[in-house]
Amino acid sequence: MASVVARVTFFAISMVLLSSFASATDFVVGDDKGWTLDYNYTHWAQDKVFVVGDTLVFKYNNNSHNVLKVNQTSFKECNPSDPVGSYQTGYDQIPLQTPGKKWYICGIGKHCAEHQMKFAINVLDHAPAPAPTSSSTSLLSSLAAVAAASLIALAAIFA
Ligand SMILES: *[C@@H]1O[C@H](CO)[C@@H](O)[C@H](O)[C@H]1NC(C)=O
Ligand SMILES: *[C@@H]1O[C@H](CO)[C@@H](O)[C@H](O)[C@H]1NC(C)=O
Ligand SMILES: *[C@@H]1O[C@H](CO)[C@@H](O)[C@H](O)[C@H]1NC(C)=O
Ligand SMILES: [Cu+2]
Repeated sequence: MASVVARVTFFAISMVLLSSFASATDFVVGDDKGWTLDYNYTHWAQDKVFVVGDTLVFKYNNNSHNVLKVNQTSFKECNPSDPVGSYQTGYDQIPLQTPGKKWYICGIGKHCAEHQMKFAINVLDHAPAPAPTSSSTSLLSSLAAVAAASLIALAAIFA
């Protein structure tokens, strides 16, 4: 009995510790709108935190649009020639593998220059550390909750 409880406790503590690490995020570009004309992607991106390991997902009709990864100069000029990366499946999942600035545009017609199909992001190496006191406090309180639950389980079993 006791060893079962110990195992349950160990499992619960492991889950709490694991969940305290942020997991990778899939960002659907433009959310419900997807990758399309006249949506402000600069606005969409500006409050988001991108971290290495996250993925950008572009959803669009591939008859109308594509996705080009370009450098800063080509981004400013909306220049689709010779991009760093090119995607056209209509459901492109682009993993963010390195930190730093990344620039994306649509290479069709004037979608970049006149229809806002462009945005830049900065990819961080690691998720920003939450305020140390609050995170360690919440971890401690989670562990305390696990310990309390285990004691209750023990009490129930031996009652
Ligand atoms: C798009 O959003 C950005 C950031 O909020 C803003 O600075 C910019 O003026 C907007 N562009 C348009 C065309 O509304
Ligand atoms: C940006 O990309 C364009 C097109 O490939 C290239 O001509 C240009 O030299 C690049 N600029 C920089 C600063 O890398
Ligand atoms: C464009 O989308 C269609 C429908 O989803 C798909 O069958 C086709 O393979 C795509 N084209 C390319 C070049 O990926
Ligand atoms: Cu387009």
